[in-house]
Amino acid sequence: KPLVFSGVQPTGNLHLGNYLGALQKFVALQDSHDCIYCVVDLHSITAQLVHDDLAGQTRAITAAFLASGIDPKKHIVFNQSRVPQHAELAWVFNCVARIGWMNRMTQFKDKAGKDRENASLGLLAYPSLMAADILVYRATHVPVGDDQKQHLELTRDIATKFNNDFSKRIAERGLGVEMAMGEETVNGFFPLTEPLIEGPATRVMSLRDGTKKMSKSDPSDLSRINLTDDADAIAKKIKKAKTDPEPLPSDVDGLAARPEAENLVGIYAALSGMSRAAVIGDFGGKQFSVFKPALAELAVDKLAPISAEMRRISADPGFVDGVLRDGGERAGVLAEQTMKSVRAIVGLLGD
Ligand code: AQP
Repeated sequence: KPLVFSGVQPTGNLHLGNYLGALQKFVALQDSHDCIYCVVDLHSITAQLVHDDLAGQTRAITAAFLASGIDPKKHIVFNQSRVPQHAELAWVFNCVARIGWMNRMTQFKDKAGKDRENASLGLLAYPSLMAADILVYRATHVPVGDDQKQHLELTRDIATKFNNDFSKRIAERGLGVEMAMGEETVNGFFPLTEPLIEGPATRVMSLRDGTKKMSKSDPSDLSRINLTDDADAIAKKIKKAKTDPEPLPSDVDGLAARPEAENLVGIYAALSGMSRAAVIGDFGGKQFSVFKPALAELAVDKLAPISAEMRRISADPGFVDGVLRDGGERAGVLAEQTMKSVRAIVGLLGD
């Protein structure tokens, strides 16, 4: 089976973008793949070092994973810092990757803002740790939202450079696997991981501005639907969502220059499992005063059971900690296998 890895930062309330771009896909991949899902706590200290309750946030994201339907017995759920091999491989990757590659990352530019010299070194190296998260399991597929596409391209660049720089040693030790790279077949240690970014809601936009991504850090709570919002809050936020004055178009191409309408139709499609075209088939030509209540009802139907289950699971932190401990032990065994080979390839002396 192909191996899936993905992570979510414990930096605040999960929102509908995180759910549709990531969690819903995590759940869907469980039958066809072996999956490793990680709460990436080391990533969360890159932008802000001191958190009020990082441990509590880590448990809350774990509860969201489980409440969404991830099975921690069949798959692996853990928090990143429990498996020190992530940080160890990230160091090697810091020496593989070039500063120029990191400086070009749009997420770094956005998060560092104007005062780049004052951003943490960890924020600059964020994609290197992300590459290590994925490649320490030699994962082949990574389900993510569209905003992470550039980081996954960089993960492939790091894997390619490592494979090339150490090609002789990889071959001498018989540690390479045959991989197709364009027309060529190469022998490399790390796979060239494929992003899984598909479906109608790969980039859920803010409810207040259809050109900005829905985000945990947006100061306006009205811009996002949190997984913990109750039915009234969800209905209110959808009712207040920005739209243009026109009714919905009668075919899907008519959404092209209408970002807010396109976003709401995409959300409906992703929540219902329908295509955008099918949603337009049902609501084309109708006013938002008809569409918005239907969307609110659908969102409440889908999200209310998840948020109730999150509350139930969160009431037992001992259980959540047990899941993370068990997942960490299993992940650690896999990560150590990779690191043994990496240490040998690089020439780091160990046992
Ligand atoms: N708006 C979004 N639409 C679709 N997918 C999204 N993701 C995030 N926002 C959207 C996906 O959620 C996963 C986990 O993200 P993360 O924990 O790395 O957090 P993030 O991307 O930093 O989330 P935010 O809300 O965007 O936080 P801030 O405000 O800090 O920038 C990833 O797969 C991501 O693609």
